[in-house]
Amino acid sequence: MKITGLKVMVCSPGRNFVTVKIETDKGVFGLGDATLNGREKAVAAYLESHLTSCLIGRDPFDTEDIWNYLYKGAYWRRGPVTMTAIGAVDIALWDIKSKALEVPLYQLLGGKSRNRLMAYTHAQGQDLAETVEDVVAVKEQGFRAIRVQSGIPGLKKVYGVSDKESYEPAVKSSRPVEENWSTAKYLEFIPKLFSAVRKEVGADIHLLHDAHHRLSPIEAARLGKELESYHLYWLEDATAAELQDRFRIIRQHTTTPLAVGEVFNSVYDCHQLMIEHLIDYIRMTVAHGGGITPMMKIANLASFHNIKTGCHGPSDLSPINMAACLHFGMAINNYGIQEYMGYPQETADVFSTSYKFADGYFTLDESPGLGVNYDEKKAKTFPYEKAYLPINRLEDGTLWDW
Ligand code: CS2
Ligand code: MG
Repeated sequence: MKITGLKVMVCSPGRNFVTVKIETDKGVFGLGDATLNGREKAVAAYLESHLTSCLIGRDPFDTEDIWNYLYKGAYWRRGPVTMTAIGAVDIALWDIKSKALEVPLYQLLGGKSRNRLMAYTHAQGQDLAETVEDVVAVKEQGFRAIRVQSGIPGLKKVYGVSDKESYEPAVKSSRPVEENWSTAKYLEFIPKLFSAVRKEVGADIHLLHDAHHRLSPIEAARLGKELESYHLYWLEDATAAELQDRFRIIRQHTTTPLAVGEVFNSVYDCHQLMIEHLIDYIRMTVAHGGGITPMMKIANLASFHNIKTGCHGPSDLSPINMAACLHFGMAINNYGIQEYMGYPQETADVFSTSYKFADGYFTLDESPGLGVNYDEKKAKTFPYEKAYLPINRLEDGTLWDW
């Protein structure tokens, strides 16, 4: 079998997505997700200008060699744009391989390690009361695990809270919108929020929270300590993780489980966190992590250090990445949980999937490959519009982590 072409398709059914379609001389094609929120066109250009010509004529089954060719052959290694481009190609090649062999992708990764995959979704509110109400509503939908984000008293607009049906952080505009932040106000409020939520939902529901990179290590340590009695499933992105050893400070002070990694794109971003047992869940997702090929290696490294996966899976990654994460999660032993926010109808109109979701769990059937189809005609009716993730400023105007 030979690769005959690579198409990059940018569309916006509800929000911007970048999809790769790799075609072969046997008529089997594969799909990959190349969506990088706020930088979609950079990945599309990398694929079209630099990768396509390298792939024509290659055997799509040679996933290991092709991955190393694209990673080491670039000379300029790592980074979200490069690794998302490589990730999309890798996912598409694994889709081709499993379709050609007429098995679901997870069968090539180790088969079934479980019969269903637990998911978590987002609950949010403008204030404590609204957030507690939304957590209860999400629990009644059958979710066993719920991420809790709330407006912060005294702050106008903060991460994770929207007055719309589902939370989409990117705004279609010519430059980023600005949000504001006060760590003091946040740290004062969050323990009160979780005290109220835990009291309302009881001990059986897994509660998660995303600090979204904003705290210093010692502030994160304080928050983790103050949340211990509410037994969180995880505290995510407690501090910005460019310097992995910062997590030593958090780890020394609290037993609250730590999750990090949605902005990581290679094993080198998390290697120290893993070998020093500084985290409990790795949040890397298949598309941004370079694809199935490296993610299987990263999951194996994590498994030696009692670390489970918790793939990033917001609605700003497409159902193709979701499917890739589910096949990956089905096969590995150290699966933890899958983020799932659901998709608007327009997205479901373009991306049809064979994975099913009910009562808080995903299931996969025996459909060959990833089990995702992409309606190219429908996609063209949703043209791309530039969008940016917000930026964040402190109350005195200082630029801060968003
Ligand atoms: C968040 C995301 O889902 C999460 O854990 O961190 O909402 C993240 O902010 C967006 O995916 C960025 O595009
Ligand atoms: Mg997050």
